[in-house]
Amino acid sequence: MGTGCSIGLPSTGSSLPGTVPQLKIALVGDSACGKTSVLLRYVHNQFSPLYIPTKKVVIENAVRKLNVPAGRVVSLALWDIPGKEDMELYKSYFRNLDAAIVVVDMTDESSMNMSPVWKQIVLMNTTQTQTTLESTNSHQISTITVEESPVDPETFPVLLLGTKYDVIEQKIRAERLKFLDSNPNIEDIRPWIGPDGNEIKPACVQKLEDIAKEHNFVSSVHVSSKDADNTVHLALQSLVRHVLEKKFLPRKLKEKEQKVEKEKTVEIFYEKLEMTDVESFDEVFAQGDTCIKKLALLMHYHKVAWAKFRQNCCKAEIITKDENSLEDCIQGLKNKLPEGFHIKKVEDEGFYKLEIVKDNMDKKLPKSIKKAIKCFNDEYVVVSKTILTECPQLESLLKDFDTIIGKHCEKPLPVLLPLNVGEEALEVGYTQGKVTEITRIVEHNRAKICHTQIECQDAVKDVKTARKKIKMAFDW
Ligand SMILES: Nc1nc2c(ncn2[C@@H]2O[C@H](COP(=O)(O)OP(=O)(O)OP(=O)(O)O)[C@@H](O)[C@H]2O)c(=O)[nH]1
Ligand SMILES: [Mg+2]
Repeated sequence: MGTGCSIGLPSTGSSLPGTVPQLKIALVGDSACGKTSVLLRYVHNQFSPLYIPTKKVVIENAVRKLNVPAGRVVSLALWDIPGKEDMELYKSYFRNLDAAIVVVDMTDESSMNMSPVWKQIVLMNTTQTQTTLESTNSHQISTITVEESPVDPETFPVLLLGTKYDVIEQKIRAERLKFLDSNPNIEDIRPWIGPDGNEIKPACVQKLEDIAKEHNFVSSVHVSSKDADNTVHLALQSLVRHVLEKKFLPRKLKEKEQKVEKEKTVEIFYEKLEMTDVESFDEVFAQGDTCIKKLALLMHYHKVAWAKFRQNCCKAEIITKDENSLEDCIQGLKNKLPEGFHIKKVEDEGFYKLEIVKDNMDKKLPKSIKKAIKCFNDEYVVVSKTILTECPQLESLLKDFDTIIGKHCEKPLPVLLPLNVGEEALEVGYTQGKVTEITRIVEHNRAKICHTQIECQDAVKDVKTARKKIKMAFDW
């Protein structure tokens, strides 16, 4: 192995003077939330009201000029990740990503609730590769090492983009007209004007801003891909500008910012529903599959968040390597706090987050303890709360799907009978073998759908038990 020169090469982008910077940005979010429409508006300035689910990842390339810094040209590779994509593929899609956009449907609360989970998915799967060439002398390369490192979750730019705002605006307009119609004599009272004389923000905009703040998104914006009102364009241009500023900071500073930890691979188990080729069944199975995938994602990130919190507790010597329980962590945290610090649990949408109280403002909490608490609040609490809100909805959707499938099963499938010579087939149908195969798939999928309903209940139960454990650890 050579010990001569070694050259670190970043694998994406270019910071050389005079070259066009290249950025890779991915759009993620639930199915039908509006990712493809955002790209269609940004790249082609078009909109289609038709919903055609994206089946495979689509890469749109665009070269854009920025106003600030004036006239700077940037080449963008925008990755449209299908909402129904296989989770195993995320790692390969997110390699050398410069930024991500979590797209949410502003008319769908569940889509907004999932945004912190999508952010976690991006952070957990994004890696940067660094290629190092080693040579024995200046002419011969002896080894090429490609090192993959995770991105810093604190600084990696993820934008929260709420779309379909035109629908919200339309609804607001209708509500206001209705109010004015039914209150013709009230001239000065407008419930949508606050005491300061300004318009009160619609609840969904406030929610979007709150999520962005709480979960450290780089920013939040609401746009409409339907209206050609420039909102999509402005949102993406601002993100690009932010990324450029960050990416081309002096290299030394960047290196200091980025902690290189070895990539850890995590296995996700998710058994897809099989399709039957019978449209009426497959439509329902596709929707059921989305629910099953959502639950698998939530369970996976719940597990990862717990493992990460436990690891941080070990690093901060809050627990020993043999201690495994949530109570151990909370108890350990209480005992480990230096004098003058107290910890309290604060009710947070059905779960508890942890808050540190200081007696003396001059005192500082050790970094490792701070990190463990931050990890608990930003990851474990977030995914636990999402489970509490999302799982009952998933369970009820799956129950409805099972009822619909049950109804379809009541209608027997048309069977193709063997024809006599010279006879023409009168009816389109399935061979007996195919009917048996469809029946098997339907039964298997129904069992999986029922099982997932129980898993949804279990997930909620586990989170509630964790909540009790936290309470107990504080009561002791
Ligand atoms: N009114 C309105 N409808 C929108 C907007 N954006 C998207 N839609 C509609 O929402 C539906 C879904 O949009 P897509 O962009 O295909 O959703 P997607 O996130 O790419 O979905 P997948 O590819 O399945 O992951 C389509 O019918 C769009 O026309 C918007 O800003 N306003
Ligand atoms: Mg799409």
